This record gives sequence, structure tokens and C-alpha cells, in this order.
Amino acid sequence: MLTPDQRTFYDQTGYVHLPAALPVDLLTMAESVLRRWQNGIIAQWLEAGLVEDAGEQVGFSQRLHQLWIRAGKPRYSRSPRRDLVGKQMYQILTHPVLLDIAADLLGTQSISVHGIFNARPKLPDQKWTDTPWHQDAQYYRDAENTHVVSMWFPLQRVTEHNSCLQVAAGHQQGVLHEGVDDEETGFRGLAPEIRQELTGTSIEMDRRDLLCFGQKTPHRALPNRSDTVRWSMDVRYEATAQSTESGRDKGFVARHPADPAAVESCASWVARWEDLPSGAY
Ligand SMILES: O=C(O)CCC(=O)C(=O)O
Repeated sequence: MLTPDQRTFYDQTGYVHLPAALPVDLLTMAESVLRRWQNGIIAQWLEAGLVEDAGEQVGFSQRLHQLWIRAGKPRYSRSPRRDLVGKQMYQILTHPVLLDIAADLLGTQSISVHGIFNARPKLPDQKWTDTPWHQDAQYYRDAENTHVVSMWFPLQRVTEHNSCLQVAAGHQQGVLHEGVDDEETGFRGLAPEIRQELTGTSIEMDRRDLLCFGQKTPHRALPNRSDTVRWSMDVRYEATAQSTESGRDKGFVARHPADPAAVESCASWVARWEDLPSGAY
């Protein structure tokens, strides 16, 4: 739960960094989901003959990087979503700590998971994974005037050297720009002339820290200049009563004290992804 000062800071700036907010079990589950995703990617490289072995002896902070270099630096899904779906991802999305923080920020106990969540396996020397300045509402315009809180957490310490996020405070009035496709990365983002006006604050974070920001808060990731993987996850929540169409599409009601039967089960949610092929967004 947030302190009154943290809550005021979020309201005034559009973001709040919560040190040591996450329990160890949540990070352990996130790592397990990401290891499963990583095994799938490396299995594809093995099958395509790009690597000779799966490098299972290499540690989690290095393995994707080392195998990616050996494989000739192929492109892979930079924001996997469908391939994270399963029981553990459901447990992460419905973790009581995340739901309590969401309830605090959204001002309601009836919380829906927004259907856009991601992992970001970011390596050095990969311009195409460098997320440019954007507002999340540029990706779901129906939330321009509906509070959707994004929550971002790293699986290791992040600094300006290994791709921490930067946020620009005090821009919650509206969507600053409908969005352009960034020339270098293809990510949708703010137009260059708007980016120039933003003052970025680097949010350096430890494992177990959480960064929360609103759907209109401009943010970006700095490049990863380390020689290790920068692992992170981002998840989103909205008030069930005001849930958006884009949020409901692959999202679900996660907490509803007045009507517990409205909460969607893991099996029902997972079934809604079954028609999407592996690798789909
Ligand atoms: O992790 C990143 O590189 C970008 C994250 C982001 O932009 C988001 O969570 O909205």
C-alpha cells in the first residue's frame, strides 16, 4: 500500500517509484515465466541450426545474450505477450500485492487486469528493442480519459547503463500526440518535436522495486549498454466499472468484492488465448 506522500507524488507527477514493494515469490514466478519463454526462443534457434547447443549451463543474466550472439543476432519477439500466458502469468497478474497497489491508485476495490502486459528481454546492440518516448494511451486511445495504471518491474538492478526507464513528470493533461512509428525501432511513440520538449528523469531500480505510472505519462527506456540481459515485466490495471474495450479484450476481472463470481478463472482466461498462435502479440 502507498503512503500518503507516495500517493500525492503519483497524482502530481504521473508516476511513483516504490522501493522493495514486491515480494520475492512474485519475482520468482516472473523469472520462471521468462525462463520458459527463453527456452522456447532458444529451441527455435536450435531447430533452425543457428546454435549448436542450448547453452543450459549459462546463467539467466547471460544466456539469452550469449546464445543470441552465437546465433548471429536474429530478431526475436521484443515484447512477448501470448507466449507468457499460463497459470503463472495469471498468478502474477492477480498477485494480491499488485492488486492492493492498483486498488490504492485507482480508488476502487473492483480491479480489472488490462489485457496489455509484456516482458522486455532487452540486449545490448539492439536498436529495435529501445522503446522511444511514448504514452501508453497512444497504444489504447480509448483510455485517453480513463485511468489505466501501468506497473513496471525489473528482474535485476537497472541503471542508466543497463536500460532503466525514464519518465517525464507532469504531462497528464492529454495524449500529446496520436503517435508516429519511430523510424529506428518501428515502435509507436511521440513525434521528435514533442520528445525534444520532455525532461526525462531516470528511474534506477533494484529487484523487488515497482514503478507505477499513468496512461498519459511519457516514458522511454534507455539503451542497454551492459553485457547482460535486461529482464523486465510490465502489467496494467483499470477500475472494473470503467474498464475499456481494449483492456477487456484480453484482460479480465481480477478482484470484485461485491460480486466474487465476476472474477474470471485462470482456465477461462487461458482458453481465450488458445486461438492465437505462438509468437503472436
Ligand atoms: O521496458 C521497456 O523497455 C519499455 C516499457 C514500456 O514502455 C511500458 O511498460 O509501457
